[in-house]
Formats: sequence, structure tokens, C-alpha cells
Amino acid sequence: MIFSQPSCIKKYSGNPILSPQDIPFEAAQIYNAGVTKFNGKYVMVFRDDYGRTEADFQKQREIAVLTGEPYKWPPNTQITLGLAFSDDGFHWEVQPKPCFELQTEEIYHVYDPRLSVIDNRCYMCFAANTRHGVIGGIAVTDDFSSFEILNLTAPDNRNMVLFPEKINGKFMRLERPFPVYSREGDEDFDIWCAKSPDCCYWGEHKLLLGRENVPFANSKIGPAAPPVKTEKGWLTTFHGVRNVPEELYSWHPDWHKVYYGGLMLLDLEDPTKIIGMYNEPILVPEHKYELEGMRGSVMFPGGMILEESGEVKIYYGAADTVECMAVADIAGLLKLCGQ
Ligand code: BMA
Repeated sequence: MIFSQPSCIKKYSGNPILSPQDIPFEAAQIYNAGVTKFNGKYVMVFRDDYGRTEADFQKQREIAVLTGEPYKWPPNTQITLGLAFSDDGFHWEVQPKPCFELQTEEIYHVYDPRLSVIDNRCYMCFAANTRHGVIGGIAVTDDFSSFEILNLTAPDNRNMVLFPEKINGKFMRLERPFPVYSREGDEDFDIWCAKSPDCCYWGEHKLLLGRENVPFANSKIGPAAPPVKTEKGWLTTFHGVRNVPEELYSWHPDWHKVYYGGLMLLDLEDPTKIIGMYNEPILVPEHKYELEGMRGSVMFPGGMILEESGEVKIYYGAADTVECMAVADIAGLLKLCGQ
């Protein structure tokens, strides 16, 4: 199935907006950033994978060919989260040091940050790989130098995002647990939602969107950028994965997944109800920086900002290697969702 990029969403001509060479500390891939506006500035927290370059992947390919053994991933990958500020949302000033790490005997590293400003505090959801599975976490900060951890989930869960305000007095989040027994087939996962009185204790879990209701995904789906409030409802991106038979460009062999950006609209009063959805992807890989990288054809939105002018900035990781953005106007996006 071939999809085309909707014409109302324009990829920024200056893409990528952030690449490994822009980072003043060790960086091999920069992607899947969370972006918001906080204290009058645009703020980005980005994922920085280091210790594993294209040459290391290539070396492993040569070893596999020479020895006839199965391909082994290059060792020593590490991940940290970096911080950048911007006055216009397009040009970024990267801070000299990473801003957040969480390493314990149990937790290896955190990644895929998502930012939401609620009551003038900046909340950051993240995923964490642990010895006993993948978990989601929520931290809060006022200055990006100290963070308070509010919640860590049980495995397996990730891709959590918070709504930017309390709804009927409660925090609300979208999340993507990955149950293996109850869904037929590999990696067939859905989007759930949950509520909390204080952002620490979470309950009222409910299925929001089943993968089977996303026509362009034949594998897992999950939240992407945190929702934005519009007159018509909560507009939110999600990611939808399509397994394809042909091998896609990747630094390692056997990569068959296209990650698309999707778009849906949730009810303002009760965001557990979907009131509109675009049946095709809103972010389709088409440029070299999207098709070629550590894992080609991965489009992963992590930030969406609605400006007063009606302009919408969408930030996305491309090919698990660089950070990019696209611009749309709110009327066009709502139209895609049937409004
Ligand atoms: C997921 C996460 C994302 C990544 C995606 C595609 O499992 O690791 O950060 O973009 O895979 O590789």
C-alpha cells in the first residue's frame, strides 16, 4: 500500500532541524524529541543514542558474512536526553550537557521524552528500558536541571503522553501497553488512556483505539505527540506501524517496518471518545533523511504546537537518526479529521 503525504502538511525545507553533528557532546543518532513552549521559549528534549555509529553496524555485517553467524547488533549503545531552546521553533540552540538520566541497578536508560505544560510546570513522560521490561515514567521540572519522578509504570508500557491540562479535575494520559498473550500475532498493540488525581496514582484505564481500527497499520500503534486543544476537540497524533514484505533501508539487516504518523480528534469533555480520525497517514516517509538512516522509513511525531495564528508545528524523528519538523494550519488538520 502506497500512501502520499497530505498536501496541507508541509515538511520544513530546513530539515533536519537537529542532527548528531549539531550536538556538543557524544551523539550518533538524535531523534524522537518532545517539544513544547515553556516560559516564553520553545523547548526541546531530544533522544541521543551514542556509542553505535553506521560504521559499527557495517562492521557487524562484515563479521556476519565472514563467519556465517547470524547478525549481532553492535554493543555499547547508550542513550541520554539532551536539551535545546529556540526563539522561533525552527532554529535550535543545544545546551552543553545532557539534561536527564535515570540509571539504577534496575533501569538501563530512558528515551522518547514527551513534554506537556500543565499549570505552568513542565511534565516529561518517557520510556525506560529496565532489567525486567519496558516501562513508562512521568517526571516534572521547572528548570530542566532538576526533575521529580512522579510515576513509573509496570512493564510493558511506553509512549505515554499527558494532556496539557486537567480534564474534569484529573490528569489524563495516553499510553501503549504491550500485551503479548491477548492479541493475536506479533506486536499487535493498541492505545489506552488513564486518569489520575495527582499524576502519581493512575487508574480508570480504558482502551482508546484498537490497532484494527487504523487502516494503514497492520502492526502496533501508539501515542505520539501530546494532544493539543482546539475548538473542535483534542487533536492528537499517533504512530502506526506497517510491516512490509520488502527489506527497507537500514544500517542493520532485516528491517521491514514503516512507522507512519496518524491523526485523530478526541471529544473535548470526554477525551476517551474518538470523534474523528484521518484514515491515511499524515506523515509519510519520502525524503532521503526519512528513508535512510539507522532505521529507514521511521516517522515518529513527538511534539505538536498550535500557535495563536492557527499554524501548527509538528516535530518528528526521522529514520531513528535525525529530528525534523513539518508545518500545517489547524483548519487543514481538522478537515482531515472530518471537521
Ligand atoms: C520503538 C522505539 C522508538 C523507535 C521505534 C522505531 O520501539 O524504540 O524510539 O523510533 O522503535 O525503531
